[in-house]
Amino acid sequence: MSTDPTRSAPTAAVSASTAIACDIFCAVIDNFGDIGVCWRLARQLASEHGWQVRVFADDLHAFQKLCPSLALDRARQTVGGIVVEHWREPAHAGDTLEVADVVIEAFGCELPPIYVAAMAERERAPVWFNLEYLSAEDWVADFHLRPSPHPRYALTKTFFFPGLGPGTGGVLKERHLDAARAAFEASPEARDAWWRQTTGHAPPPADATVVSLFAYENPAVDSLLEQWRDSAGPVVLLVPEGRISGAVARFFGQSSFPAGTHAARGNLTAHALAFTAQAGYDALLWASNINFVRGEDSFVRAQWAAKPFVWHIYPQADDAHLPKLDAALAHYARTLPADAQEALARFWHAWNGAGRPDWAEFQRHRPALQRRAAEWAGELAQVGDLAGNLALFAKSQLK
Ligand code: TRH
Repeated sequence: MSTDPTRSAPTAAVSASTAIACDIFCAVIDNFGDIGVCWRLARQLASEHGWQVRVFADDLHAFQKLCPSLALDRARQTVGGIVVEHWREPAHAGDTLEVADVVIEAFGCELPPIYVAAMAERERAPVWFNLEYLSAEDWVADFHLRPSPHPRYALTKTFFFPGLGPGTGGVLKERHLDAARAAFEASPEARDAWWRQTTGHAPPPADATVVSLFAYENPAVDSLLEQWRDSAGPVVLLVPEGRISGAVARFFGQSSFPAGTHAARGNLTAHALAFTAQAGYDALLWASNINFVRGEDSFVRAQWAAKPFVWHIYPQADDAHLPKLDAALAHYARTLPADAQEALARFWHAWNGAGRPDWAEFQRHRPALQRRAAEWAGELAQVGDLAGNLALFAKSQLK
């Protein structure tokens, strides 16, 4: 076990000499999901399991958007008790080579060869995970925790598959999350303060439908903006600054839609929001009635928010993402009445390139979708939290 004092501070129950040391390697492909998942996992392993966590990240700019206190110019720093190393090049493995008890290679990024060699020389081989991307497909359970022996060294890599069904690694969920959401939802003061701080305005009236919109560029948004403008009741749109902002700006006849801007047309009012630190994103989901999310981590957060949501899945070559979209729908929509199930599937497909999204139809099924969202959050929790599942397996190997 590591005694490195620069590693994250262990919780009171775990002394520095017995805390498990964990290195997480993250190469950012694009967007925020890679570092978003790694950073959330790191924070949870440190705060809930008392592990001494170090994150190797190759893109501190993306990381800083989620964690504004991160300095861009430091090779090594400690943030919230977690050591962050700027992983400068594939061969770099930190200023001093130390191998952790648990090594997590996120999303198939390749570990520095010098680090792998040091893993093999360690008196006790570390528990080595390849943390995969989330998929709701059935095959995931068969491959979860499969070992893969290294071709040259006496090391075994274990494939850890997040998933939405039994037998998978589950998805990340902090212990305090449900209580934090319940407290926010039960407090008109918290809601009021959030609206004023985030949008500069008081909360909208109770009859407004509040929609958060986090998405990639999406041609279907033009039609949806028109439908919201013409809808029977007020729609309040909350748009974190990002890839969809340009289309929203164009709709309102503006050249851009920067944070702090508001615009209105017909029954639609839109607020452009600043991109928040990661811990602040959940409140946006809690403050909204319907959440548009994307990628991996926000998709998971929307499920824990227990509100109806629409997923813009990360697009892959040859439409490889479409079976994944349907696999998620199969879980999420499982117990919905057939007409609501079909409406939801049509809307998700339209949002992902097939057809035109029908807002009126979606709204018609909102009560059923709301009931199912709450029920699904309970079902998903049965699979267990990813950090807890990973920690449990790692500890069983370290015994
Ligand atoms: O940014 P993404 O599109 O990331 C994607 C996916 O992870 C995809 O699977 C992966 O292959 C690709 O990146 C490379 O979406 P995702 O996963 O939702 O990550 C966004 C993160 O940003 C998430 O942790 C929530 C966070 N966030 C904030 O911290 N503040 C904000 O204001 C917003 C809108 C998001």
